[in-house]
Amino acid sequence: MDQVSPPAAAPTRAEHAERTAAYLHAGEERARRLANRGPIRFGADGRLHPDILESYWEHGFYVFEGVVGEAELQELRADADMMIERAPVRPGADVDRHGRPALGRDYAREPYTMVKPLSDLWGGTDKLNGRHPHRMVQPRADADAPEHVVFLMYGMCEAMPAALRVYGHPQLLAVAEAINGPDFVPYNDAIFVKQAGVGGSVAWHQDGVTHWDSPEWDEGIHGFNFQVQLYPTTPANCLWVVPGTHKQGRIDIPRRVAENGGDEKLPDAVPLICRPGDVTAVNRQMLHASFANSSPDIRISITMGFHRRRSVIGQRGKLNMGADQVYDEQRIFERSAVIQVAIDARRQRFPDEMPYSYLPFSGLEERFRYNRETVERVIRDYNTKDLAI
Ligand SMILES: O=C(O)CCC(=O)C(=O)O
Repeated sequence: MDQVSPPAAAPTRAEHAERTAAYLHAGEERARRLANRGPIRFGADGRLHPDILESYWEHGFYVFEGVVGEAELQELRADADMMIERAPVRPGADVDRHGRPALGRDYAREPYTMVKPLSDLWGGTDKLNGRHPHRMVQPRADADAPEHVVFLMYGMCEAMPAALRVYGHPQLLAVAEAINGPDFVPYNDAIFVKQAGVGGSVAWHQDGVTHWDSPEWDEGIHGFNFQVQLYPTTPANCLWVVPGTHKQGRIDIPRRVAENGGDEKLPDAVPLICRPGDVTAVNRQMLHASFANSSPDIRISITMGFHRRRSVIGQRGKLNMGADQVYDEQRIFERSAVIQVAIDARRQRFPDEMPYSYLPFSGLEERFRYNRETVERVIRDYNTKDLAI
C-alpha cells in the first residue's frame, strides 16, 4: 500500500461536507432531469428494450431500478459485512480485528485494498496506467477515525456466495448481451466500500487504457461496468459521471480541472443516485469519480464489468494484470466459465427463475454446474484471469 497523508491545510471532514453541499445538491437536480432510469424492460422479442439501449448509448450510463429484491439484498449485505469484518486488522496483517485468520490469506490475489480515511489512493500517481492524473481533496479525518479502512474488496465470486449468484443474474446478463453482443466476456469484479465519514475518493478517470488510438475505436470498445447498490446512494457518497463523455475519446483531465479553477467539482457531472437493489450500468469510457465520503452514509457497490469479445481477444494484460499475460482463447474461456458457474449457482438458489442462457457455454452446461469440483477448477483464484483492457 502506498499512502499519501493529507496536507495540514486540508479541510476537516466536517468542513469538506459543508463546502461540497451546494454542489451535491445542484448535481442531484441535473441528474433528475435526465431520462435514463427505470426498471429493466424487454421488448416483444425478449431483448432489452431498444429505448433503454438508445438512452444508454446517448448518455453513457443507465440506472436500472429495483433489480435486486430485499431477500437477495440481505444475503449480499451479510456476505459483504462478513468480508469487511474478516479484513486484516491492518494492511499486511494475518489476522482480522477479532484475532481470527483474515480472509483470503490463501488467495493468489490479495482481496483487500485498505486506505487511510478520506484519502485518494490513485489520484496524481502513475498507478493503474496513470489513468487518474489529478489528486482529489483529501480531508482530515475525525480524531476517532481508524488508521486504515477497507476501500476495495476483490474475489467476491470466491468469498461471497451471494455475490457469485448476483453475477449470474439473468436480467443483468441480458443487458450485458444487449450492450456487448451474445458472446460477451467478463472483465473483473471489485466491491467499492465507502464507509461513513472515512471512505476514500476515486479521482476522475476513464477506465479503458487499451484502445484509445485504435482504428476500430468507438464508444463501446472498452465495455461497461455494473454497480449493484446494497444501500441507498447519495450525492455525497456515490459515483459521479460526466454524461456523454464516452463518445469523446481520451479526455485531458488536468485541463478540465484547470478550466474549472483547479476545482475537482466539475460543473457538468451528475451523481448516480440509487435505492438499494438498483443497478447502474456505466460505460468504461465515461469520465467518472467519487469524492471522499465525508457524509454519515455508507455505500457498498458490487462492481462487475463486461466487454465485447473482440475488444479483448489477443490483447495483453493492463491495469492490475501483468503485460506478460495474453488474452488468448483459453484465457477467455476459463475466465468466462465463472459466468456459467454463477448462472448455475443462481439456478440452485432461485429455482423458479429462468436462468440466463450464455452462448459461449451452450451445450457445456453440465461441465459447469456449481459444485465442489467447479469451485476448485473454475472459481478458485478466478480473478488471476481477469480481462482488464
Ligand atoms: O464507485 C466508485 O467510487 C468508483 C468506481 C470506479 O471508478 C469504477 O468502477 O471504475
